[in-house]
Amino acid sequence: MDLGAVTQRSALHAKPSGLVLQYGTAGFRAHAGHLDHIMYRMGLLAVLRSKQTKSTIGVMVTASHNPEEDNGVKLIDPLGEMLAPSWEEHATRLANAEEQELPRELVGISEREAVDLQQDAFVVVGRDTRASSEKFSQSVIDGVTALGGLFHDYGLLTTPQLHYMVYCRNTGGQYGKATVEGYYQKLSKAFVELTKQASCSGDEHRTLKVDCANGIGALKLKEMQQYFSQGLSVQLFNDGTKGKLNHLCGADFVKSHQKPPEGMEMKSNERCCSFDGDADRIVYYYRDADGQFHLIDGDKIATLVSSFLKDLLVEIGENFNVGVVQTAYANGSSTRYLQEVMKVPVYCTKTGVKHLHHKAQEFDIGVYFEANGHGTALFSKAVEMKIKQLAKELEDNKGKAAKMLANVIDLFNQAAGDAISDMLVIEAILALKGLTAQQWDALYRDLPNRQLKVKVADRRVISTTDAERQVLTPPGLQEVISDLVKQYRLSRAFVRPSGTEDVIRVYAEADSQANADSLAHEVSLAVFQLAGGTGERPTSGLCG
Ligand code: G16
Repeated sequence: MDLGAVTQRSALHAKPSGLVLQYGTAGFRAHAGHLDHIMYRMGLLAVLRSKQTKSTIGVMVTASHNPEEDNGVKLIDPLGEMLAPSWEEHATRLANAEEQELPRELVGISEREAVDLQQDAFVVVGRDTRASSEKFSQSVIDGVTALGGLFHDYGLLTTPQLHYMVYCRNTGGQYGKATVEGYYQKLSKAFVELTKQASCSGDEHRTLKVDCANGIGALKLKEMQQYFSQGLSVQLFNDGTKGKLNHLCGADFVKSHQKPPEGMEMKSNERCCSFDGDADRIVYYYRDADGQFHLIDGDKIATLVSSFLKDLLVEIGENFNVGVVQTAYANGSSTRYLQEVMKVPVYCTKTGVKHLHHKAQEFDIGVYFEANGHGTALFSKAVEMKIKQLAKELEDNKGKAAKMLANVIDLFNQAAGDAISDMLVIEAILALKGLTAQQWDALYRDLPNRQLKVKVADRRVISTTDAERQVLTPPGLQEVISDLVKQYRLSRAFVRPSGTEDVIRVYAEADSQANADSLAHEVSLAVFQLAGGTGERPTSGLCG
């Protein structure tokens, strides 16, 4: 390890003294002005991780749903998964080491992780469309080369596309071809094959309006649409040509404000969806004949997907173990529907797809979605092989079902939640089942809910347990929340520190929207009082 070169190059990416940042829910996220040294150091860390795992590692420069002035970075592990938790700790330590401590920190990580420094390292880099992202990806590359690593810069990519590239490269191309073209072809082929089998799909089923959050999803969907246009036509809004990234649009805005994005024309009963800024989340929605807005979030996506998979499994007579993974944000009605009507086991993990992904891997088929629309379905290798073999052997309806399953396996991005892949899966299922968005929405009725954000001096004062459903500290807060919850029917509330923004998140649900709003507001006030709120006291009616 040429520590001289590392230190010399680091001076060009100097850490602002005293600045402390943490590897959060999805990597580092902060105002772009604070991140150059983090980028360089994540390039360094990616080299060590690559040497240790003897695999290609990914580095994605994005702040996903955050506002345009923020940015962020995360590392992608060999099978396209989020970075292992022990390495998140290394990332935080490396990010916070003052300049003179950097060499010692690097040596420490190499020793603790028994990194063979003679091993080659290869890192792939991708970035979103933020103004700061191009320069930052160059800083990552500076870090990679300072430690002697080789790299490939994919340039502009959606986050899930980079996860896909890493997975392809580390499976010797078995999962797919590690190019953007390879991604388009693999997914589109599976989609077109699937939708060919849809018998009754009128025009209204085959046109979809997509709000791209003024982000990278627009560029990639524009490139990709020619590959799947046989099965679906998409109309893009908020494509980045006019508006600001994630501003009054995108999946996060639509989900948390429970209203349509700006910049999209919606006629009644038209099926619409929104991506977030790096296209790893998707939510659907429509307006009914009375003009009322209806949101179809990640919970309903999980329900649609798991019911589709279960029906096909029954058809082919296979009794694979199917599980659904959610977080505390899952609407109570969705959990009840999955458990009581669909008889599917449901598990709850902490927020962050890394937690859901790992839980989902425990099943033959694991479907995981956060309510915010981030998720996918995972199929064990054994199940995939069995289904693909049955697709060749079985005939008639059984054969048809096995072929559908085989195509669904190829259509899901099994490395990460992916808005484009999920969109195609959903569109295929709706077409195959002949369902409208309204019929899908009618599977169950969501309990009214509200999400808010509260600013506090230090969000680390709130710690949680029980998959974030209970507060441990500060003392007394959980008791207040529990007392408030008792005052409403069908109610539930919890609070947790965000891992991507400097806020505390508050979630409440109850029997009516007014009650959910009121409960969320009262819980916000309790957080403000007991957890060191700053700025203005929360006022009712504020959306998070
Ligand atoms: C990221 C994570 C998601 C998480 C979201 C919000 O999404 O990948 O799993 O739900 O942040 O996290 P938090 O509530 O901790 O801020 P994205 O789309 O921003 O990458």
